[in-house]
Amino acid sequence: MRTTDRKPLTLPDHLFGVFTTERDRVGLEFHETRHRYGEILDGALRVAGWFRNFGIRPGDRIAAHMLPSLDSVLCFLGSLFCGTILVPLNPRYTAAETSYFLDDAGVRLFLDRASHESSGPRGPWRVLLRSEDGDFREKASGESLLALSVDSPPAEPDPGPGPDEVALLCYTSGTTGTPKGAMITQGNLACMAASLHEAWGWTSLDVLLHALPLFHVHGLLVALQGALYAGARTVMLPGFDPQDVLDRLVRQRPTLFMGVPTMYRRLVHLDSASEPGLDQIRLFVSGSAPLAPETFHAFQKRFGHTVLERYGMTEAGMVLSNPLRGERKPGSVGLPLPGVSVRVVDPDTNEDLPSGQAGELLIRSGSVCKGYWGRPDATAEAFTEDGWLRSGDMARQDEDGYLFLVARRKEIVITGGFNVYPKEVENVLEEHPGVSEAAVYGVPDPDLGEKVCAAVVAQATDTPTQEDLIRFCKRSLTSYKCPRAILFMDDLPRNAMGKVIKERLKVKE
Ligand code: MLC
Repeated sequence: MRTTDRKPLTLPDHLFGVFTTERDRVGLEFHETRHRYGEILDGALRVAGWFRNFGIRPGDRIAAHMLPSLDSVLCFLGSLFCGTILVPLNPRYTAAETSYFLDDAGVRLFLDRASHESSGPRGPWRVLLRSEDGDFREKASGESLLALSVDSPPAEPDPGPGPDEVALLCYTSGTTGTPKGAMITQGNLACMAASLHEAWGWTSLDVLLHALPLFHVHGLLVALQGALYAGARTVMLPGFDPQDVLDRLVRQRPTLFMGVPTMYRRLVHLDSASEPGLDQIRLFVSGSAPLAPETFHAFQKRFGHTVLERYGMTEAGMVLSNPLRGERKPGSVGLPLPGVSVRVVDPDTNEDLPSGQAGELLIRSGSVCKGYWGRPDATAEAFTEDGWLRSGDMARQDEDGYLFLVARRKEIVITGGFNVYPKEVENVLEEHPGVSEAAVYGVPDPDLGEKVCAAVVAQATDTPTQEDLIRFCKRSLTSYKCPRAILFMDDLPRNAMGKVIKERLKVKE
C-alpha cells in the first residue's frame, strides 16, 4: 500500500467562503432532515480526512455512486477539499459499465452503492480500495459514509488547489462508443458557478427543489453547486415523481426548480382538479435536451411561468442561456453566458458564418474542460487548432443574437435528458450471436424527447426475438440506453460510401 501523502488539505476558494460565512444557514434538506452549512463543512472535512486514511492523495481518483443523499454531497465536497478527482457514477450502471469506468480512470477508492434495479432494497455502501495487484478489496461497509468516517480526524483546511487541477472526471461517450472522461478542473467549476450566479441572480435566500441525478453536470454542478456557491438551500428529492414535485413546489415554497424537458412535460400533463399557486418561484430552468415549444407554451399556460431554457455540455459546462430579465424565446437556447464566447462556423473550413446561417457551434470559456482523461488524440480532435471546443451541434443565430440548435453533427440520442451514443449500443447488439449487423438511432417520443430504437440484420439461423435482444442489452447497458423497439431487416439501407442511412430507418419505425 502507498504511504499517505501528508500535504495539507486544499479547499476550493469558490465554495469555502460560503461554508465559513453561512455556518448557521440550512444548506441541505433531505428526507425532511435539515443540514446547516457548518455541519456540511465539518462532514466534508471528516470525509476528506477519512479518504486520506486510506492513503488517498491529491490527484488520486475516487469513484462514487452518486445517489441523492447527504453522503453524495459530502463525497463531492470532501473530494474537492482534498484535491482528489471524483468520478461520479450512476448507481444503475451495469457491472460491465462500472468496471470500464473504474479501469479507465484508474480509480483507487470506490464507494459502491450499486443498484441495478430501479426499485427494491439497496445494500449498504461498500468501501473498496484498489490493492497493489489491481483488484479492489472491501475495507468497510455501512449505511452512511458520514457514520463510517465518524472516527477520522477532520482534515485541516488549507488554501485551495490550483485552478488547472482536475476536480472531476465526467464520462461521456463518443462516436466510437467508448466513453471518455472529461477532465473538469477546479477552475472550470469556479467559472461555471460564478457565471450562472450572475446570469440567474442566485442569492442565499434561494431555495432549490432538486430532483435531478447527481452523477451528471446538470444535477451536480448547475443545480447543487449553484446553490452551494450562493449559500442557498437545496431541498433534495430521492428522484423525480411529478406529483410529489408539484406538491412540494406548492408546500415547500422553493424559489428555483431545474429539470430536463421530460420533467416539464410530465408536470404539464399531471391531472389536477385545481391549479396550484406557484407565485413564490422565481425561476424554472430547463436543459440537457431541447425543450419543445409546445411544452414551453403549455407550461406557461398552466402554471403562469416562462421556463428559461439553457444549453450546456459535459465538456463545456454551461454555455448559453435565455435571459433572467428579457425575452425568453421558445425553441431558442439563448445568448452566451457571462464569460463565454461562441462562434457559428462552417464545420469544414472553420470560417465564421453570417447571422442566420446554420453552422457548427464553437465554444471558448473558462468552464471548458481541459480534455479527455488519457486520450490526447480525442482531446486534439475536440478542439480547433486555435483552441475552440467543437460542440458537435449545429446552430443558427437570429438578428437579436439568440441561438437556435438546428441539428447535430455528432450521432447522439437524447432520451429523458440522458445522452446515448448509438455506437455503444450497436457494439453490444453485434456481440449477440444472432445479430450480424445493427444500427441504433433516435425516434421522436412525446415523453422522453427521443427514444432509442435499433434495426438489426439477424443471422439466418438462431434468429433472436426483440425481447431476447433487449434482455441481452440490459445485461451490459443501463436501461435508458437499451432499445425500446427493434426492427428486423434483410439489409440495412446504405449510401454509396457504405454508411447506414439512419434517416431512412427512422421513417420506417
Ligand atoms: C431512468 N432510467 C434510467 C435512469 N432513469 N436508467 C438508468 N439510470 C437512471 N438514472 C430509465 C428507466 O429505467 C426507463 O427504462 C427509461 O429510462 C425511461 O424511464 P421512465 O420510467 O419513462 O422515466 P423515469 O425513470 O421516470 O425517468 C425520467 C427522468 C430521467 C426524466 C426522471 O430520465 C432523468 O432523471 N433524466 C435526467 C437526465 C440528466 O440528468 N441529464 C443530464 C445530463 S448532463 P426501463 O428499461 O426501466 O423502462 C448534460 C449537460 C447539460 O446533458 O447541459 O445538462
